[in-house]
Order: sequence, then C-alpha cells, then structure tokens
Amino acid sequence: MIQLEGKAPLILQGERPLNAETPETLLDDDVTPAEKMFVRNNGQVPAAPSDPRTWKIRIDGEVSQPLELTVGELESGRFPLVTRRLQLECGGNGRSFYSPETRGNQWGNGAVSCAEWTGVRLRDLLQAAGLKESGKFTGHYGADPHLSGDPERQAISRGMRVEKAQDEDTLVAIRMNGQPIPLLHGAPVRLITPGWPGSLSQKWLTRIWIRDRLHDGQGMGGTSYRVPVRPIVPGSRNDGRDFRDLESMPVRSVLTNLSHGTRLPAGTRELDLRGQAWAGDKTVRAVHASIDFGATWREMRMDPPANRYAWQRWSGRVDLPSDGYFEVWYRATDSDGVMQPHAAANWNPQGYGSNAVSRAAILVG
Ligand SMILES: Nc1nc2c(c(=O)[nH]1)N[C@H]1C(S)=C(S)[C@@H](COP(=O)(O)O)O[C@H]1N2
Ligand SMILES: [Mo]
Repeated sequence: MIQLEGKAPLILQGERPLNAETPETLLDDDVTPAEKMFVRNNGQVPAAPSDPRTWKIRIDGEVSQPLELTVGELESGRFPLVTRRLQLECGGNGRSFYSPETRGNQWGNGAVSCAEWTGVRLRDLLQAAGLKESGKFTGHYGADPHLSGDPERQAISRGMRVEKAQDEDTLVAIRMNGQPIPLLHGAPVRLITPGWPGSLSQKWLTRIWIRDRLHDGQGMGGTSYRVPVRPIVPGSRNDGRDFRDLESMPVRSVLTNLSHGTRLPAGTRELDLRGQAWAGDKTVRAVHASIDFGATWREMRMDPPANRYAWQRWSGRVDLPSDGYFEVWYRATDSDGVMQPHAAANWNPQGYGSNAVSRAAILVG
C-alpha cells in the first residue's frame, strides 16, 4: 500500500513511474472522489503550473486554421462547457489475471474511476479549427517529461480515430468533481476519452496533432495497447503486426461492499452484495452473482447510468446455505449480451483487455 498526499491508501504498483491502484472496496461511490482515483503515469509527474490560466493547448495538422487556446479561454464560455460522469479505465486493468503473466503493472480490477468531468467537447474545438477531409486520426501530447529526462522523448503519445474524437462525450476537461484537476490527474487540462483505454485520455495536455494516418507516437504500434485479431497461444512471442488497436473496453464489474477474505459471523444466511459495472462504449444489461462456483447464478438489480459512459450501480442479495467457505463470483453482461468470460481471454504480450469473472472468498463462522 502507499499513502500519497491527498489520497486514500492505494495499492502501490510502482514508484518510478508512479502507479497506484484503487482497492476494489473503495470504488463504491457513484462519483469517484479525487482521493480514491487510481494513478497511472508513464513518465515523470511534471511541476505544478504556476499560472494554470495561461497554460496553452494547440490543435494543428490537418486543420484549416491551427488553434491555440489557453485554459482561461476554455473557462470563458467561448465553447459550451459540459459536465459528465465518465468512466476512465486503464487498458491494462485486470492484467494480473492473465496466465502466463504479462509485462506491465499487475492491476487487479482497480485501475478504473468514474469522476464528474467538466470541459469543452473536443468536437467543438475541431470544428473551430476547421477539420479537413484528410484529418483521420489524432495524436496527443502532454507536458510530462520522459522517465529518462530526454526532452526529445514523449512519456506517452497516443491517438485515435477522428470519429471517437468527435464523440459528444470526448472532452478537453478543465475540472474534476467541480474542482481544478489535481496535479496527479493532469492539471490544468486533460483529454477524457471515455470507454476506450485510459491512455487516450492525455494528462497535462499541450497539443492535439490531427493526422492523415494512424499516429505513431510512444505507445502506438507493435503490441502496445493492441490485441490479437486471431487469438494467439498464451505465452507465445508475437510482434503484434497483425493486432488491432484496443478501442472500446470490455464489460467488467467490481464488488464494493465486501472484500476478498471477509469473515462473517456463524449463522449468517443472507448476504447483501453491491458494486459497479461498465462496458466501454456499451451499457451493462445485467450482473449475476454465484456462491457455488458458477453452478447457479442469481440476477442482481441494475441501475441505469446517470449519463452515457457513467458506470452503473448493481445490488442484490444471495442466500448462504450453511456456515463454511464460499466464494462470491460476480459477472456482468453488456447491452449486446456479451458476458465477462470465466478466464482472462485473448492473451496478448502486454496484457490488455482482460475482464475475467472475479471471485471474493468469504468465511462464514
Ligand atoms: N501525459 C500523460 N497522460 C496520460 C498518462 C501519462 O503517463 N502521461 N497515462 C495514461 C494512462 S495509461 C492512463 S490509464 C490514464 C490514467 O489517468 P489517471 O492517472 O488520472 O487515473 O492517464 C493517461 N494519460
Ligand atoms: Mo493505462
């Protein structure tokens, strides 16, 4: 565990770069508070901006009028400000469930958050810049120095199809939960690209380069944020040439009122369960829970999302037949009927898109 300033105790994944995961039971809030948000950095954390209002972002490349805007201008209302609850999930969330182990932070289910973000739609900025017909992809840049300190190298610089950049919920955000964005989460301005790998939500944003081809920055190509189109043998080598970029994240659920290893008093026969579930660009249709290793399942109650891309609360009760050892298994199903698989599927060298059913052990008596 690690105790960072202004944070709840988080699970330390690495100090250089600084990475910390939220324990699953801290994901109970419908709107994740700053102190409970996971931290994912690829490079160094930059110094806090001395005057956030003068911080500049640039939109250039395949546009007719390159745009330079300060955070002060973004706040001014020249472009409509919108507020949305948006889930942000690392592409490697759930990586620790892959076997054999893959490289990268060994996240459990806690590299996810759903904060309330305020910002302008990237779509409005692209329109103001005069997006050209030839503009097909974005390329993102941030102010965080590379771990080596080499100013020529980017800590991370990913990009996406312009269709996703034009989604009405893809934001250039300047506030989180009604406050200025905390330094660790990208102050004073960041992209929020909900439902797709968190790496597309560039922190400390400085530039969006509109390109006529897929971006080739740090974290693009090969096996980075890419998954097999044709499943490969777990543990095999592959250069990822015929992989595809991971886009919408797969369906997943967390159990937030009970932690793995909980002991309950003897004679407990009913167990209340509660959590959150989400499914990338889709919504969640159902969550089921089992206490007999998946032999039988009970359907839980499902709340609708507060807005598109917000995670959804689930809750319900299961009956315990006796004292003893049980496991709570919980499984979400998305709006297309696709469920979390029983084992982490589509193994890939860097471990993206793992969303297997989770299990929490409990002991009654
Ligand atoms: N500039 C910059 N933006 C970044 C990163 C980074 O290292 N540098 N990490 C990305 C990754 S991989 C994720 S999952 C999210 C994590 O956001 P958070 O730290 O605010 O939770 O930020 C993304 N944006
Ligand atoms: Mo990530």
